[in-house]
Amino acid sequence: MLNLKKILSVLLFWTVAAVAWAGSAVEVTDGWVRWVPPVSENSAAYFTLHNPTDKPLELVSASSDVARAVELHNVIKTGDLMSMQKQEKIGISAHQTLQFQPGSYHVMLIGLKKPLEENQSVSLTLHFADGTTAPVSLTVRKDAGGKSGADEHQHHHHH
Ligand SMILES: [Cu+2]
Repeated sequence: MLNLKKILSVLLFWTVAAVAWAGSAVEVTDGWVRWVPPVSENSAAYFTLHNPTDKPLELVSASSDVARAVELHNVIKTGDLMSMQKQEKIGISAHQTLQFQPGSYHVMLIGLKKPLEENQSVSLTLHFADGTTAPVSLTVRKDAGGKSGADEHQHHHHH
């Protein structure tokens, strides 16, 4: 019996260790999801990504249970027109910090399964080119910034 227990605990240890190894070294802070009225089908997630390593990282996708599709987007300004463009990947150089924020990079949540509630927490998983992932917990809140980015998402939600 004792042996079995020992074997089980060793197995458990290695399982936990394997999961830890798959985690990305990236640091994610200040994560939030824009609250949108229930009529709105889409929203966006914002956060600060920091790459503390000596190697460049490439964010290749994101996933979440709250939306039917999740895409990496950037906002491109052409003259006076702002439009969102899907990004196949977003590179973060060694020791670089990248802001995902209104009017810039964001993670698009397309086809919300349920209306978002203020202060609700939303889990997001970031997937990197090297196969690692980073789980992120975000809080739903109203957009505090009153600048031009505030309603950028209203214009082109016609994906
Ligand atoms: Cu977008």
